[in-house]
Amino acid sequence: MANTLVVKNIGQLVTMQGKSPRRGEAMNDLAVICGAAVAIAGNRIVAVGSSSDIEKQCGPIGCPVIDASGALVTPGLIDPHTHPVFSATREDEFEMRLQGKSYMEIAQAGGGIRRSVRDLRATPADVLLDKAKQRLDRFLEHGVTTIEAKSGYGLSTESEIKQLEVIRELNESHPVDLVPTFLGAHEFPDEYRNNREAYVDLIINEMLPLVAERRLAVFSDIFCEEGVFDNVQSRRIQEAAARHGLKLKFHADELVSTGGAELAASLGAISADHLVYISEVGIKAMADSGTAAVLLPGTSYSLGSKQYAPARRMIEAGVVVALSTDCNPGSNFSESLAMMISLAAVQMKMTAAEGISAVTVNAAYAIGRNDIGVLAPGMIADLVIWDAADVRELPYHYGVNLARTVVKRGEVAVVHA
Ligand code: IZC
Ligand code: ZN
Repeated sequence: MANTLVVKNIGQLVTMQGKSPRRGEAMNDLAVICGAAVAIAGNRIVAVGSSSDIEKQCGPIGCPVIDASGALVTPGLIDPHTHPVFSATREDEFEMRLQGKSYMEIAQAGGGIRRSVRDLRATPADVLLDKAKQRLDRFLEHGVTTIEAKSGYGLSTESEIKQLEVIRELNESHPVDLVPTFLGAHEFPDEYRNNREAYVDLIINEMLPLVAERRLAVFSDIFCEEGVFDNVQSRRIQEAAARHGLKLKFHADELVSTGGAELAASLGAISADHLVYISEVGIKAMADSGTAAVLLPGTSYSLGSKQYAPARRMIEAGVVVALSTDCNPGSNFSESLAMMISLAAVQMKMTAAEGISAVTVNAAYAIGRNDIGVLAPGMIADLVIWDAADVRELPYHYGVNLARTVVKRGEVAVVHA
């Protein structure tokens, strides 16, 4: 197939070629080529190299060309933890937290996730689809080309399936790719508050078999946290999910330390996420099991917390560290991974390069994908041309959208003048 698009005159091309995922010091190696070009045919990359090499390999360019004018180019960003399908927003809870109420106090009073559940159940699928589509548009405008997307606001068989079907429909109709996760164990719904084991049984006996049979999810996730699913319930649900062929993710050690990281590692989970209160034993267990740590600094920020996950200790211990927005109506409503790279820099002392590794190769690993996150021949042609010349500008020049042009599967999906 002849080339269909060439991006030339790239100042810094972050290829992420080499080790995948990146651990420890390797997270600082972005495999940059200066003075580079990328050739694309259809939805795949066919060549990456210096501008002169690409001309030699590809001959005279007979297809559309984008002149990057010396800008920074990276792989399309990957967000490995989002809750993008929901009905109403919860800005009143954000304000209550600023006035001193905690996330858990609001949840226990009937707000939080259970409120989003009541909203989602009452909202038709086409309305949910329209609302989520706007969030995906915003992700794409900010350079995010693939997201993991969770259910978890249905918490009944019917409504969980409705939410997963919206995710499937979005994946088919929107340029952003969505990797679906079943999160029936996000909370105990109102009707099971006094009969929690029956809800665990419902997940195991009814929801998981149906989700697996209809291939509505790749992953099974759980909110393993004090006051939500305890370690015994979490193990039961996730062992059942694994028997159905789902790969495992955990919300772990977010608000208190419960040993969630150790549990995730012992079950061979692909990732454990949040980890603000991870123990030293948990860090070691995750480094040994290869379970990725998906860190969500925007959530600490939006909860008004001073506690951030110990990213430096995890990187030094050899844990695969990824970053995500956690985009959701409660604890962090943002579609900007660049903002998360900035928060990770300031609050967790991650370098800009570590931040880029965390939203490309390491995020791809955390969602079980090996065809994205790297710019190399054969990979899916997802890339971003930034209004920046150097990777260090991404955390430094924050709170504005620096994504200038976004290419998704070989097509120009976003152009900012
Ligand atoms: O809707 O509050 N922490 N799940 C676990 C969330 C936050 C999402 C929400
Ligand atoms: Zn979450």
